[in-house]
Amino acid sequence: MAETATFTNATQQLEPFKGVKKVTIEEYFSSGHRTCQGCESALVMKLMIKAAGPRTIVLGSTGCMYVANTTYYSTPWVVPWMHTQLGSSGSAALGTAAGLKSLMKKGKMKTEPINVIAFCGDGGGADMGLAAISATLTHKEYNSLILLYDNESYANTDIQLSGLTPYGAHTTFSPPGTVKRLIHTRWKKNVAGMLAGGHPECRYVATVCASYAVEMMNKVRKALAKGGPTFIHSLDPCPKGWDYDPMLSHELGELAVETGIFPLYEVEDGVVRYYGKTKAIVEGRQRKPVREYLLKQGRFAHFVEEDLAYFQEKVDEMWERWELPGIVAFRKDLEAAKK
Ligand SMILES: Cc1ncc(C[n+]2csc(CCOP(=O)(O)OP(=O)(O)O)c2C)c(N)n1
Ligand code: SF4
Ligand SMILES: [Mg+2]
Repeated sequence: MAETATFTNATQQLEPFKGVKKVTIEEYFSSGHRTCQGCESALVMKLMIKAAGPRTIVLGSTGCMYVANTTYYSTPWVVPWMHTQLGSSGSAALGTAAGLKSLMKKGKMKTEPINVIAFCGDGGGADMGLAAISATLTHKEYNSLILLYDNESYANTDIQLSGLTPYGAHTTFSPPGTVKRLIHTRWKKNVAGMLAGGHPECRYVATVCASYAVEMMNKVRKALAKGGPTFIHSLDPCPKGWDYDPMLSHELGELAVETGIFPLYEVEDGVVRYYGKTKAIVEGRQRKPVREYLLKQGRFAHFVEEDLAYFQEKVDEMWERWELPGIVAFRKDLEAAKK
């Protein structure tokens, strides 16, 4: 349980919301932002800070959630917030947490629990800032949450492809051509699995999608109450970059989970727990075909049957052959080990 007096191991006591009716009504990310209509990342910011509450400092690396949220003289943030450089969410989280701890220890600040959340995009977090996030996750003495909002491109600078852009997607760096249909042929990084697997002292890593809002907020609360550095990966449909009608954001988030493309899980103190429809899939429920998700988005409009089949095959492999379905890609080869 949280040791709020000494801060050795927790930030705030944040009990889970027991259902949507129990969610608090106060907003700390309100009007004043200029994100696109249907922007799921803006919803993630709103839910994230609603879950964390007012005694929170938010740090944001460059990207849509910085630029569109902090136009001169207008900001939706009601809590203290600071911009940080594109690859610096890890450093900003660690530095702020260490600074607070030091000021409280020296008696220069009242000793009280304060949440530190640093968010980053997929470009800033999974590509440019991965090393700093990794370093932060090894510093178990400092409490922070790093939330990666994944709209699957460098969206703010006009949809360039990142290490989290899905296979084959049309971005400004990978336009389909007549000679070569698919320009981007790399499979997406498994960022949450990688960070959970590689940081044995990080006590909490989770994946979320705002289509499942209460679950998402409760994972934020759990991460903040856990103590030490924690990490959450959120998949965020982006109408502009994914090229679909903004009213489909919620449905696309659900489809990403129902097709098995984006599994919802947490790794808490080394124990894996699957959530919601992902849990049902692990227990035998059929996954929806990936084409139901892909063909609703203009960024895959150039796909032919062969591309859809390849995508499906890769997702099937994740569920049928990975050591931990959807999380850890290793396979045991016991026969080879005996040789
Ligand atoms: C070091 C550095 N390189 C490039 C940029 C230009 N830049 C600003 S936002 C951005 C895109 C960031 O992508 P992501 O982190 O995925 O966030 P998103 O825009 O998608 O929300 C880029 C490349 C920058 N600000 N700093
Ligand atoms: S480009 Fe995408 S992430 Fe950026 S504000 Fe628009 S919908 Fe949101
Ligand atoms: Mg992005």
